[in-house]
Amino acid sequence: MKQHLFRAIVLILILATGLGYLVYTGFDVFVPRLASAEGVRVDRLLRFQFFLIAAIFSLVVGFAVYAVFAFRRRPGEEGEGMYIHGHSVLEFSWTLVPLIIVLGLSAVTTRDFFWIRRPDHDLLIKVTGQQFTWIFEYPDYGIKSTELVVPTGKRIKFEMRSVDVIHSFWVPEWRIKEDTVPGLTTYIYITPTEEGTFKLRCAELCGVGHATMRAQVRVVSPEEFEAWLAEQAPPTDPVQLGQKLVSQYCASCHSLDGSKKVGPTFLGLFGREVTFTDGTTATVDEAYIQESIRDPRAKVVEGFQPIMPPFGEDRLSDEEIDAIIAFLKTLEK
Ligand code: HEC
Ligand SMILES: [Cu+2]
Repeated sequence: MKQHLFRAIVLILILATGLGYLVYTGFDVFVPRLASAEGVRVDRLLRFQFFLIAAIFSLVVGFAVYAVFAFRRRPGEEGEGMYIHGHSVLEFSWTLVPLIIVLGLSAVTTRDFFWIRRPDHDLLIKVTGQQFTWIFEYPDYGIKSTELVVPTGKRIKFEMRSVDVIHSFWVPEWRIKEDTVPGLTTYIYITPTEEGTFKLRCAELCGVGHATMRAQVRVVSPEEFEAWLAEQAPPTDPVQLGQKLVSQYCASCHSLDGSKKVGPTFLGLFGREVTFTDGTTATVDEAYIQESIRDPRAKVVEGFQPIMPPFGEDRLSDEEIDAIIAFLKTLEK
C-alpha cells in the first residue's frame, strides 16, 4: 500500500511540475501582452488560478491514471475488486480544502476588483457605442474623435453609453472589458503603461457590421498627447467640419465612393431622386437631409433596412447638420 501511494505521489509531482512549467512559459504566449496598471492585478489572479488548476488537475488525474494501471485486472483474476466505504479524514479534507481555496480566491478577487474600480482619475473620456463605430469625447477639451488617443501614466475614467444596442468596450492588452448598455452609463478605469498602437474591439455581437466595429487606440507620451489635443480643435470651415462629422458618425454605414454599405452611398446624394418603401418619391434637398438625420424612420429608402439611429440635438447641433449638408453637396457624381 505504502509503495502504491509513494509511486502515485511521484507521478503526481512529475505531472504537476510539467504542467506548472507549461503555465509558467505559456502564459505570455497565449495571453496578449499587458499594457495597463490595472491589468497587473488581473494577470496575477489569472496566473495564480492557472497554477492552482494545474495542481488540482495533476492530483486527480495522477491518482486516476495510476489506479488504472496498477489495479487493472490481471490474467486469472476473478470477481470484483474491494469495496471501501467511509473515510472521515479524506471526506472532511476534500470538502474543506476546496472550500477554503474558493473562499480565499473570492476574497482576493473582491479586493482587486475594488482596487481596480476605485474612484479617482486624471482624465475623463466619454465613449459612445453606436452601430458600428466608437466615438470618443474629451469633455475637458471640447474634442470628439473616432481614434482613441491616450497618454501613458494617467488614470483614465471611460464613461460609456450606447445609442442603440449593447456593445462592449474591449482592448485585450488593458485586460478590462465593459459593456455599453442603452439607457445606462457604465464605466471603467485604465492607466495605460505601454506606448503603442492597439485595437479596440466591440466584444458584443451587435448587428451586421459588428465585425468592423473596431477603433484604433494610440497610447502616447503625455507630451505627445498635449500636442495631439492642440491639433484637434474643430475646423471652422463648414465643409471641413462636415467631412469630419460624416467620417465620425456616418461613414460606418454610408460610403462616399458610390459603393453600397448598410445605407445608401453619399456620392451624388444631393439632387438624387429617391424612392421610399411606401412607393412615394422625392428629390434630395436640405430639408430632406435634415429630416433623414433627425428622424430617419420618417421616410425609409427602398431596398434598405430602417436601422439608422436618430441623431437628436444632444448628438448633432443644427449648425453641425448644416455643416454636414454643406459637405454632402460637394459629393457630386
Ligand atoms: C447604423 C447605420 C447608419 C448610420 C450610422 C447612419 N445612417 Fe443614414 N441611413 C442608414 C440606412 C440603412 C438608410 C436607408 C434607410 C432609411 O432611409 O432609413 C439611411 C438613409 C440616410 C439618408 C437618406 C439617403 C437617401 O438616399 O435618400 C440620409 C440623408 C442619411 N441616411 C444621412 C445620414 C447621416 C448624415 C449620418 C451621420 C450623421 C447617417 N446617415 C448615419 C443607415 C445609417
Ligand atoms: Cu458593437
